[in-house]
Amino acid sequence: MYLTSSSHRERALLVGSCRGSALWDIAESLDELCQLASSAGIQVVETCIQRLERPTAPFYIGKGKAREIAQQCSKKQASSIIFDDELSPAQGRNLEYITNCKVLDRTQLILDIFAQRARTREGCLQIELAQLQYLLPRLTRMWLHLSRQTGGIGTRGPGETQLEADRRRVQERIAKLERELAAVRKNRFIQRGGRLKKNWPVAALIGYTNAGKSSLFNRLTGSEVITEDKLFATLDPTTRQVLLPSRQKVLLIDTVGFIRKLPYTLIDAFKATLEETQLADLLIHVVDLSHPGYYEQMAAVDSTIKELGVGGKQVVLVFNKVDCVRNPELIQTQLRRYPGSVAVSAYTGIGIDAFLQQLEMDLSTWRLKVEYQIPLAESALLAELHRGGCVSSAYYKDEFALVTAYISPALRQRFLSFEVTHQ
Ligand SMILES: Nc1nc2c(ncn2[C@@H]2O[C@H](COP(=O)(O)OP(=O)(O)OP(=O)(O)O)[C@@H](O)[C@H]2O)c(=O)[nH]1
Ligand SMILES: [Mg+2]
Repeated sequence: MYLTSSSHRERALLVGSCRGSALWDIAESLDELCQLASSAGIQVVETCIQRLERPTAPFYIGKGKAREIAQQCSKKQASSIIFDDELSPAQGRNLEYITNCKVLDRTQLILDIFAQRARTREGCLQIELAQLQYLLPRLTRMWLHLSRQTGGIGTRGPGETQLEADRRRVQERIAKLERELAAVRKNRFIQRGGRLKKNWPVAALIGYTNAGKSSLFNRLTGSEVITEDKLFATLDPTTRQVLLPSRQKVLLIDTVGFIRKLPYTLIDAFKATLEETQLADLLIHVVDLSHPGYYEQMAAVDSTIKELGVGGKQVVLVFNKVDCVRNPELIQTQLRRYPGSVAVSAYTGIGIDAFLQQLEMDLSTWRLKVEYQIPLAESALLAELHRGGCVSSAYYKDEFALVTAYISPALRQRFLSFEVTHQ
């Protein structure tokens, strides 16, 4: 599917390795690597799988296999080789030497996609930071040939090696990026503070990349966020309001997708963007049920959620792309297996109403529908209720306003004495 024949795109050969009882199917992992390469604009000319007892130190794969791959590359005119597993700096260098091609691993490919997609200032800073953090430990051996004593000349300290100077420059850049990021985030925090004062519940769409989060977001909010059959189409979070059938408002956030073997540097760098997820009252986990590896994808999302420290949050499970699921029994089995889950198609709109109802039910523990009787003289209080609560009806009788509103626990405390209790 991904083996297209455009001549000007960078051509690459992909290598996966199979070691003993792999936890998840190597062919599927390689297929995902193909999608990653294609999302990065690379043309995949060949894929190969190497059976390994254990990775061999100098080349990761055997030396014979490395030579074989080099021949394949020259035959297919590939200029890059992409490994599904992380290579040590020395292995990368040795492989480049023997194959005469650029050698990358999955982490570098993901970092490259993110670098291509980053649009906001925060996104660009985060990516550069992640790239440098990936590079820093690699400086140790990568530039060993430069590491000779140079003496105390110029900016370098006495007795400092070239390697130490390079490492120091990278560390300085990292520190500068971290300072800039902190400033950008402070600004965002102030903006977000204003939004959250509104007291609306916040729900974050999370899930594996390409699961259909942005498509669902667009369907629910009437937005036109980019949706693409590419991995990591979304990088920056977007927030919009959604009005539920009961007129309860929710703030919905579309976020960056997760992936198996997500580079640690990226999780770390994107923790702040995903702060939005940390602030959410509820997570909406979108699963592409038409994907053969949906179960492993769900597991990868669950473990990333834990790593991000939001494991304890309430989650609504949404099985998406049901229009493409060939076996209807699978949908029923999943719905029975995960009580409270819903099956939808962001594409056709099937199941969206049921999903909204489920969302409302899950949020009802967070915001309650309450009736109030407020003296008209208390106009400031009435205004506050309109601002902070979601007023579904209001009418006036004698000296009072009779108001029905969906209200957060904090606001409820303030208005406790005005609640109407039905005996
Ligand atoms: N058939 C079908 N395709 C869908 C559905 N929902 C999304 N898609 C397609 O799946 C692809 C990915 O959708 P996105 O909404 O971009 O997915 P995402 O989860 O936001 O992906 P990232 O931002 O890359 O993490 C697009 O080509 C969509 O058109 C669905 O319900 N049915
Ligand atoms: Mg998206």
